[in-house]
Amino acid sequence: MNRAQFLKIAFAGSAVLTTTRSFGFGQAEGPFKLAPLPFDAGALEPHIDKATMEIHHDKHHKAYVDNLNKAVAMPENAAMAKMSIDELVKSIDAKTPAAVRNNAGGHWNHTFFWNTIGPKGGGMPKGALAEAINKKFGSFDAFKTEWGKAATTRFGSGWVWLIKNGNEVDITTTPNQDNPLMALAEKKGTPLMGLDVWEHAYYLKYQNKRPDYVAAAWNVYDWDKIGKNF
Ligand code: MN3
Repeated sequence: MNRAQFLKIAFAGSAVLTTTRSFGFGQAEGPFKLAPLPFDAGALEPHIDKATMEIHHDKHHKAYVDNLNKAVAMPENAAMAKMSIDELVKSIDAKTPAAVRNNAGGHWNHTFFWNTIGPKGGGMPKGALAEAINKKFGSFDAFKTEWGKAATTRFGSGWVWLIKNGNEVDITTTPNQDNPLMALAEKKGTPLMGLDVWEHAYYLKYQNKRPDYVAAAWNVYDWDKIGKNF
């Protein structure tokens, strides 16, 4: 290790120690913040259980935010600390450090997810979004079938997305915490809705039965919120 590398590591280490000490409740200081869930953790019962929602938001999502703040505290990532989370995610390409790619994606994806599901979920899309879905897939039921296929065949951890390009919608999936806004995405578009198919999103209640979780999620998609994304 040369002196520059040592100083970088020492600097990052001391920054983390200082910020952890100054916040009693353990949210590390940094430009990126964890917002509270926009609904009660138990509000999606019985479709998504309270314990899963608490762990998912308070532990998993928080870890992405904390680790993103640590990553942008590294001097070589300083420019990223000044970006909004949207700008940062859109800038992510194959050269972006993995700690930034994974944690910025994790933060964006979960924030988006919480704001497209809710206790008023279920039912069907309306208006222009419903028309775009029917135009692309033939019917809402046909869309549900395609979505279910994408969600259950995404190997390992990742997300399924409904995206928009112009007025056209499409389904895509991404591995890990990637998303369709990233510069490196194979299929780009503006996300309208997403489903987290990491095991942490469903394992407590559904264990290995991902298709049951994917089916239950139709009760929590909030079509008013998703329609506004269109
Ligand atoms: Mn998750």
